[in-house]
Formats: sequence, C-alpha cells, structure tokens
Amino acid sequence: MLSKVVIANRGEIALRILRACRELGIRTVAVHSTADRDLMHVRLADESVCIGPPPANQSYLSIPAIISAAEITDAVAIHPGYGFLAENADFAEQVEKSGFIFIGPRPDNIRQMGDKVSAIKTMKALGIPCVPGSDGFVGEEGDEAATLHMAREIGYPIIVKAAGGGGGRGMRVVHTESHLMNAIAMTRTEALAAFNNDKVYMEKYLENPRHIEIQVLADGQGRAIHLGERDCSMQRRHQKVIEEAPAPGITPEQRAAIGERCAAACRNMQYRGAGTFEFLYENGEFYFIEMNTRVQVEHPVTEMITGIDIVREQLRIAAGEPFTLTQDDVHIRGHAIECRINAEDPRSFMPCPGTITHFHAPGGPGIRVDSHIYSSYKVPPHYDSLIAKIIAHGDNRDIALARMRIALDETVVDGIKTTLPLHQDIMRGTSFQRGMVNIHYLEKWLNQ
Ligand code: MV4
Repeated sequence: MLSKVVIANRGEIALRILRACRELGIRTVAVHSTADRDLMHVRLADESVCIGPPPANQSYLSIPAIISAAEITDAVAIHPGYGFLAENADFAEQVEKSGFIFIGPRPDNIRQMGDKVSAIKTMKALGIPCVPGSDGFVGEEGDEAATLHMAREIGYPIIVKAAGGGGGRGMRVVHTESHLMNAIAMTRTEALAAFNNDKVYMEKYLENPRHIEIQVLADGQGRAIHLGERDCSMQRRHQKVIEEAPAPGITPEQRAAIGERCAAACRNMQYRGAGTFEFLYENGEFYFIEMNTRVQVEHPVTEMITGIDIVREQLRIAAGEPFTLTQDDVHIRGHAIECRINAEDPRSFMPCPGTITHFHAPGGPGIRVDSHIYSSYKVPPHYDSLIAKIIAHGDNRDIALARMRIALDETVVDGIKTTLPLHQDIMRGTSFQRGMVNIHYLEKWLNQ
C-alpha cells in the first residue's frame, strides 16, 4: 500500500480522502493556504504544509508548491480530489515526472477527455451513444457552406459548444439558420478568452433532458466495472444542488446496457481510477456529452447504494493492488439522495462566508454527513461555498426522502446563511417527490 499521500485539496473532500487513507494505514500530508490553517483535515493529518496565500492560483492551483510539499515530506503519491488541479493533464504529468504517483487516470486520458471533441470522437468509436452533432470542429475560415449543411442535417435547435469548455461554460443555443454563423463566431471569441482555445463544435440541442451519469472504476490494465448511475438533474446555473442514485425510472436492463458500454470503453482506453460518463437522457435514450476523470462531489450516493468505497478503491488502484472487484460484486441496494449545503443566501445564492457559531449534524439510520465544518469554524471567502453534504439512504426512494426531510430539520448551522431552507422546501415539493424532474426544473421552480 502507499506509505504517505499528499491531499492536494481542501474542505469536505480533503477530509473524506484523509479518512480513506487512515483506514488503509496510509500517512497523510495536508497542504493548505494561509486562509485554511484551521481546516479540520489540517488538524487531523499526520503532517501539514502551508503552500501559499489565500488566492487559489497561488496555493491550491500552484503545481510547484504542491509537488514541493510532496518532496519535503517524502510522500509517494498525490490525491487531487475534485476541482483545482484534478483534471489538469499537465499537473498529472508533472507529478509523474517528479517521481510521484498521481491518484487518477494517466495524463493522456485526462487530456483526451479534456478536449470535448476528442472525448466524443473516442466514445463514439467505442460504441457509446452520443448526441447527433458535427463530430469535429466548426467555424474555421471557409467552411461556412459545409457548416450550414451539417446543421440542417442535424436539425435545429442546435447547441454550439466550446471544445475546451465543459460543465456549462461556453455554450450557445441556436434556433434558426440565420443565427448560426454569428453564434459560432461569438462562441469562438468567448472560448478563446475563457479557455485559450477557440475550437467549437455543434450538437442537436435536446430541449428537456435529464442529466444522468455513470460511475466507473478501472485498474489501468484493462479491468473495469460500473457502479450504476446518478441523476443530477437538480441544478442551478450548472451547479448541482441535489443528486440521487439510482436515477428514478431507469430499469436494471437499461443500467446494465449503458453501464457495460462505459466499462468496456474504460477497458479499451486502459483507463485508471474513478471516472464518470455524463449523459443527457431524453425519451428513453442516453446521449454522451462529457467524461469526468476525477472523483465527484456526489460520489457518496453511489457508495451508499453499492457499499463500495470509491476513494478507497482509488487509493488501492493507485497503489497497484490487484483489482478484485467484478461486475457481479456490484449490487444496487435501495436509494440514496444527497443535498449540498452551501454557505449562500438561500434566495439570491450569494456566498455568505463567516463564522459558524453553532453546528449540529443530523444522524440516525441511513444518514451520512460529509462535512469539514465545526462550531467556531470560519468559512473563508476565497473558495467554493460547499460546507456540508447530507446523504440519506433507505430501502426505497420514499424512505430516503423521508429520512432526508428529518435530517434537514435536525441540522443546525448558526452564524451564517446557508441553503438548508431551500433543501427543506425542495424535499416537500410534489414534482421532486414524484421523481419527475429535468435539468430545467429547479430554475423554473425558483422563478415561480
Ligand atoms: C447540452 C444540452 C442540451 N443539448 N447538450 C450543460 C453543461 C454541459 N456539461 C452540457 N450542458 C448541456 N448540454 C445538448 N446537445 C443542455 C445542457 C445543459 C445542462 C446539462 C446538464 C445539466 C444541466 C444543464 C443545464 C443547462 C444546459
């Protein structure tokens, strides 16, 4: 097993990784900015290294600072968590060139999935169903006639997306031909400024899809399994708010079919570690849009229904331990829902950093809380506002929902505003209770 791991992240996921390391007897190094000296996992880690001032680009995004921390502490591996450097292929490459293990996929797989056009091409060739689209870049000098022809073949509405984007940044919907070329030009300009990459592509715009994703685990040597799906349709401005597993209405046959295709794609790519295939789901069909090459915020709902510890498996795979899990070991049991509690105003969603004067976490059967906060903890203004994930599991969706309502009512976070009241409202909404939501549901519900 790995002897010592640097946790290159902060907040709840840093604590989650620390706990998994502890279980496996791995020593831990916390790296933190000067704003994060009082983080829970910094206190609990075997060692900690201050890597810079509060701004993330001078600390959690500083590749030399993080690799130096690994060097001075004699660590053997680096876990990037999610966000920050987790999907930065250059970081993964430099970690490996410096002689450390990157706890994640090989750099070439990260790079391949980071470019959305190459990700789609790869997946299409491997038998993953994709959205009808341009299958390549559009908007180059002189391809106007070809682009317009292609768009007609695909059919309007069309969505123009930046190849270097993802997660909802750099997209534009076009309803009529007369707007297409202008939309492509504007998306290219924005993409160049935002991602330093002006390549864009087209897809058929799906009007009312759900966002369903498949969790995979692979050992980098051609073995791979899937852990079923999550429904992440409850989102606002591309920020997920509530996730659940399994996705309401997906049959075991559908799960096995799409899951096996994802696992097979991982075997083919020699994919290593945890990953997620993101799909849009409409009228009973899955359409691949992106792959995430990291552990995700919402991984606990999958852990609750499968009993498989995803972070533990990441660590075991990185250590080169034999991958003994097979698809037959994966059984879906019951239903799990996660509410993301943010330090934000529940109406305006403006961040509300400050001191938590009192915190009481919920408990009881089927309740899990992934959080780094404690009474007297001061939420700094510099980072993501996620302060807790409350996860409820039960034998079926109704029980999970009932447990979630009880858990939310038990939770106390005093001193700052949080999105807890929003979750209490959503959990009592009839459409959500019926599992009848798509990616537009929450924003419509908030605007009513
Ligand atoms: C789409 C789409 C409709 N049709 N692609 C937004 C995030 C990025 N990962 C892809 N996104 C979308 N791509 C086609 N062809 C609608 C969205 C979309 C969305 C997707 C998932 C979750 C929330 C969303 C909110 C708005 C738009």
